[in-house]
Amino acid sequence: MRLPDEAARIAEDIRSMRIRGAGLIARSAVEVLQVVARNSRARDVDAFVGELTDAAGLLLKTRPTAVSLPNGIRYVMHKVSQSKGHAASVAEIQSAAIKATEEFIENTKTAIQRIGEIGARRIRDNDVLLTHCNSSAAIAVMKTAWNQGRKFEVLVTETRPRFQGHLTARELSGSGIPVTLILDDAVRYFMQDVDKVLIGADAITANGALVNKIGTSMVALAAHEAKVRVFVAAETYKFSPETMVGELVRIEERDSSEVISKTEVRKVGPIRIRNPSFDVTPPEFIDLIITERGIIPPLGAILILEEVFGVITPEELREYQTYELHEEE
Ligand code: RUB
Repeated sequence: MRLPDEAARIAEDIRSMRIRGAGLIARSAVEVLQVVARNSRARDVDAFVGELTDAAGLLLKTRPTAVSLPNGIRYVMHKVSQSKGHAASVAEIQSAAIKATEEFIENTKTAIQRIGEIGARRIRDNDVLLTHCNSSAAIAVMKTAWNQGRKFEVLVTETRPRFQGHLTARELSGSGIPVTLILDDAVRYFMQDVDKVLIGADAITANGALVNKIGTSMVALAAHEAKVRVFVAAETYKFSPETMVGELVRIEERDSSEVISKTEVRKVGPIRIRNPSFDVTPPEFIDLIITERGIIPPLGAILILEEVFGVITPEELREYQTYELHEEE
């Protein structure tokens, strides 16, 4: 299937990381479905659903770890399959699909705002915070607290190999928040000065583990050792329903050239290079998760999943998915 040009461009931007960060990835993927729905020339309801399902399949291959992406797609496709039963025309199902995409996009924006408000209450005057990578949810918490008049400073890791920390540093300092940029390797060195670690999430599993940018688990380990609290800011559409039935979140491994250039490798000699983009932080190293529904301890993740997705058996989950989520490339 050929995507409309605008949809293909957004899908490529997600794959190549011009669009990145779990929340934005989900919103943009759902935007692709919206463009496909708006541009559809399908002659009947089945053909329309087929077009959306094909687009969903392409999107699922773009970034494997951000669970928000399949959850966003699932939200839309679930609504579409609900209305398929009673849609008399393509126009009807088309408008149901577009409405579902608009709802999801709106919900994600409201969620970030709520997380900002809820999380800001946990930041105190004179706090020294530490953040890793570039999370819009974590940034919303910090900006809200700052705009409410709280005074604090933030240590920001560079986040090799793609330096998303530079984006965070720019955004926070642009709001007037004092920022110190540090090497990823310097986290343990500085941890004794830190009051709270505040990070985002690519996925939260049923047992409350966090999947986030590579290095997050080392930050959390250093925090645990120094008895520094670790707060995670995560919208509920980052919670992974698959993990309720024992599936693992797939960790994306990106090109080795992000770690070392081909020219440098030639100088070094015959070596293997590995570049996992995310890692898993166990729930024992996390104090709380700030969601738009309130603050939960990591072990409360299963309750959020049950509330949002219901208690589901593997069979129901497969049916609910409508297509294979973990398709191999
Ligand atoms: C981004 C990253 C972010 C989470 C949360 O990784 O790990 O911490 O996605 O971000 P990448 P947000 O740059 O590889 O996409 O809170 O904005 O959803």
